[in-house]
Amino acid sequence: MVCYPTYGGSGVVATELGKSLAELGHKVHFITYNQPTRLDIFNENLFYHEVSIPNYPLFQYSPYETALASAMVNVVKNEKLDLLHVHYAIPHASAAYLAKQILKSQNIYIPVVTTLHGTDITLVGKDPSYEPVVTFSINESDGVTAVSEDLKRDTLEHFDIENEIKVIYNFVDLNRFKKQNKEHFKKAICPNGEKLIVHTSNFRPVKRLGDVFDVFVGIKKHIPCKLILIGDGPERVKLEELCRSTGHYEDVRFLGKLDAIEDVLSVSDLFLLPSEKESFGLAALEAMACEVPVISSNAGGIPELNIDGVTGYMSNIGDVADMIAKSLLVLADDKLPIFKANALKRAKDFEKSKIVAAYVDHYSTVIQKHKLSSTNIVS
Ligand code: GMT
Repeated sequence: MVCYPTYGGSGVVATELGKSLAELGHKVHFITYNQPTRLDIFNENLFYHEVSIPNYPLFQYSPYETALASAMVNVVKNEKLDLLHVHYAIPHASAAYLAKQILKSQNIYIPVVTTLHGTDITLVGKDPSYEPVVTFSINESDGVTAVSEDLKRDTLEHFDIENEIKVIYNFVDLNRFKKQNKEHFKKAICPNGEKLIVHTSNFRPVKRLGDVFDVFVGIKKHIPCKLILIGDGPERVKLEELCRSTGHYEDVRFLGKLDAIEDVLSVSDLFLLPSEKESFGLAALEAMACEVPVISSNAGGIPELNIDGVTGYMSNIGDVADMIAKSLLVLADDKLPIFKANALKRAKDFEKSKIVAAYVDHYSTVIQKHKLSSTNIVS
């Protein structure tokens, strides 16, 4: 597994997938520049290899891709890996291509699966500074997956892709993400029975944190409520400032990079996801598994998860007034239990074991196909 170790959906998916594969008896090696955030358990089948990036005064930017490709070559050789699975195309897919070519020159053949997660296609990947390399490395991968139909469509529309793209949705561990009794926590945050609204993200502009705030303020005009914000990122300081300057700071809690997100979700009433772009919305899925309905934008792959009028509602991107009106519908005392039950029911469609099995299936197909083609190369 090659992934970003930081908070963010692609790293979470890679780590949870690796942990599940390890439980199934596969040996899983993580190759990245830091211990992945959710790689927090001991399992005899899990290994972590840190990419070391030596610095040199000549470099303005250290060549991470070169260090990563070298690490992949070394780990594949030393650990006799069967497959490289890289999450987030930039720069992991092209580094994997380089590693694969180096290994090929030594008569070692390794297939590469690339999983497209979202902004590697929808935002960053489309930039002309990256596009040719992204297109090439997707086409050179032995298997390509995307986390939603929408992301697949977007990829085919904006890149010249000859490879087949298989959609494998994000998944949730229902043993971890489930509603637990944390009423003491709810009482501490909402002492007067206020409704609890939550948002978790990496606080990047694409998440439209301003809309999260405006929707919260709009709801608060009608129903007493509190807002919890989990995560951290470039927009946090601006948002804190906004909460202070508008006099709402007392009703908003910034919890930072909290690990036990499920504790907060267990006592939350509504999850807000007004993103500009969102290939799937793993954070919303984790909320739904804890019985939290979702008010979201209709961006990207969100409609493949959030069912309008059933598990919550969707509005056009930036339509704050509509989001407020729909939040009030969900939070109505006679409707909330129905939305909560629906959210959980929908989350079960994305249960971990089903989706992990789809990845295992995909690996088998790729390995099989690759064996056939490398036998041809050798003969
Ligand atoms: O932007 C993020 O939320 C992080 C980003 C990532 O790649 O680390 O998340 C993307 O991948 C997740 C896992 O596949 C998806 O659930 C998110 O929807 C997607 N984010 C965006 O498309 C903005």
